[in-house]
Amino acid sequence: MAISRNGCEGCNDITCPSTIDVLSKDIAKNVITAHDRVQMRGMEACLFGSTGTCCRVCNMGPCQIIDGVDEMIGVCGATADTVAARNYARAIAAGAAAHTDHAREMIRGFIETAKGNSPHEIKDEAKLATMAEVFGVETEGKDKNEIALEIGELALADFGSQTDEPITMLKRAPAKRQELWKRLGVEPRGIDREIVEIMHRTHMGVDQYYKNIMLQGARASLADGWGSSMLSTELTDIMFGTPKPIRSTVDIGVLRADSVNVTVHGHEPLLAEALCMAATDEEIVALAKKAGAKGVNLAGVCCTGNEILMRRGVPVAAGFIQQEVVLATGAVEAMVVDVQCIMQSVQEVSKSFHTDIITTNYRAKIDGATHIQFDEEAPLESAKEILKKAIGNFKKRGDFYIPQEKKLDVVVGFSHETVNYMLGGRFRNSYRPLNDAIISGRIRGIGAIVGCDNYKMPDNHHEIVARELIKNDVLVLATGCAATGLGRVGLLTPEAASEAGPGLAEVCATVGMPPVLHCGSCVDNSRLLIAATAMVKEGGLGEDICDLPLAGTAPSWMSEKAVAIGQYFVTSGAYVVFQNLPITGSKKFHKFMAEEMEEIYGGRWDIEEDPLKLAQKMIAHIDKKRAELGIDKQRERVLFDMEMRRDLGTGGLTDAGCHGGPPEK
Ligand code: SF4
Ligand code: MSK
Repeated sequence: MAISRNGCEGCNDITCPSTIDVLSKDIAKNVITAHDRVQMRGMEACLFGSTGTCCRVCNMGPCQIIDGVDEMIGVCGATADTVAARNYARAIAAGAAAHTDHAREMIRGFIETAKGNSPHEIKDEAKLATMAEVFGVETEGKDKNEIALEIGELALADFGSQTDEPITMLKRAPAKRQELWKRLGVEPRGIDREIVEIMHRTHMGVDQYYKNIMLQGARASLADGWGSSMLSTELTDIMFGTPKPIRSTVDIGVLRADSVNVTVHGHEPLLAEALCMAATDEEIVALAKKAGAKGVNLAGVCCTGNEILMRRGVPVAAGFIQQEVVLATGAVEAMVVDVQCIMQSVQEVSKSFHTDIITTNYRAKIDGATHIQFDEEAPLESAKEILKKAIGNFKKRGDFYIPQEKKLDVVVGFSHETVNYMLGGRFRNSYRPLNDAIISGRIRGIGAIVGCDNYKMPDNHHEIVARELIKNDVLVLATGCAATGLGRVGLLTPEAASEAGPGLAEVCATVGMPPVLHCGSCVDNSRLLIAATAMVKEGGLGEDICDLPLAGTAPSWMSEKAVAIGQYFVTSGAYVVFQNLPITGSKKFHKFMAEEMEEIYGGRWDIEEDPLKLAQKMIAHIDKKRAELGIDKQRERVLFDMEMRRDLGTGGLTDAGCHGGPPEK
């Protein structure tokens, strides 16, 4: 079926120049993208599904519930609050499960590396020492591989733990936050157990009180954020290197006309790292040359892209929303995928070209795609087999179009350690300068922009939010496809600081950093938890994450992982605003999430469809926190002595302000 795209009609709401450019070319005329399907379906999303009140957990339904209408409760009597809370908790479970399975694979790879059974090595020994301390591993007289093996085995045990002890990484949170979680009874035990318990409690006829359901939702979200996601980030850093600032490029123009283009799409960096190593292997380079190419050009898509962008500077061709468009260039020999965020449609798009879609994980196959199982015990061999298949396609490439001028420079790689070093300097390695910049008002606060792209919204919402935040001196930390999207509009360069407010611009110019810091993939949102904790521990900005002038958003969220991430930030004390959430069909549950959660956790959810207003709500929250801390009057260049900092430390916050206690049971 051909889609009419004169001047890219049908591209309503697409602002990305490279996407419009590729889709308007003749070569893309048979390509149907998710955007086209939104138009073709010709129907709005189901109201019950969108607002959270469609229940299909038993075979007496499905039941569509209308809050306040007696005849429209569930056949079993379930109310809108129960149904919406159950659905929401199940989304948390699914998102947390995705991060958890990802993390498990990374830890297994870490253990094999420690045993010497992989081509990788233990690279970051400083982080290894930090993790040894967290897990209580004795390091004296042991080599790095012995230490890594002990850490890996203890980390893996946290997934299946059957005791009631909290997971190990929880102790990295601020002390006050840990006390709150203990008091509320939401400390996660085994990571897998919390996900299983959500599925049990949301089964027909079990937990039927929305507040109680969300206690388990909160607990499972913490198992994700402070458990699996954080373990994955930290052990991956130890194995592949903790990211440091590095220059690279993003957007479809990173494809090369003269090379075998292989896009790497998904999430787990084990495969991507092996492909990076194999792409420069003599045998592979020789084969590529024999086929008439200059070599193999690897380019990232989605979060696999972010992983190798951050650590190796490998360019990213596309975020989630461009995965079909990158194939529509006709210049991709193979798209290699593992798990999560891979649209089934890529296989259909590939049929118009010489491109192979290669699935590599037994969990994630696509009807019609080629499957080459990635062998963790022989990663290089697997990677070479995949690349040989791609090279074999190079000669079959027909007409293609690469928008060469469509690639943007970026500076990425802002891990927590980098921020610590970059802002603190070689001799002061600390968050003190960041905290001082916030206290003085040069930096108003921190705004996290995370998550996906979504065809439901115009594709410039991340940009609108980010520009408004930096203009108002809010330093932006970005992850996932949001970060890639902000790179596509030029916000990941130090030069972008010219668009920032005067205070933030001055800090960026002093340090030489962009006003939007790319902090990694979606699993790396755990870096933001660590950064927030470091700010609390540094002093002067309160005693807990909920005291910080900080707000988060995933404007164009798509994946259930974003729900889990949002919830672990709220449970950790943050204000989180999304453009929509499937909770609005239930009055009490909606009120609970958007208002009452703040009394419990000091953090809450909010919904705002308009991206500009969304950014302004984040700024208003930051200002509220500044006022509570007593730093709302800008104090340029005031030097704080210890006494003044101590005064600011409590900031007049009462315990109840941030830690109001558990919901009634
Ligand atoms: Fe309907 Fe209740 Fe079954 Fe849900 S659990 S489908 S509301 S009968
Ligand atoms: S890939 S979860 S679309 S960020 Fe992590 Fe992007 Fe969202 Fe997938």
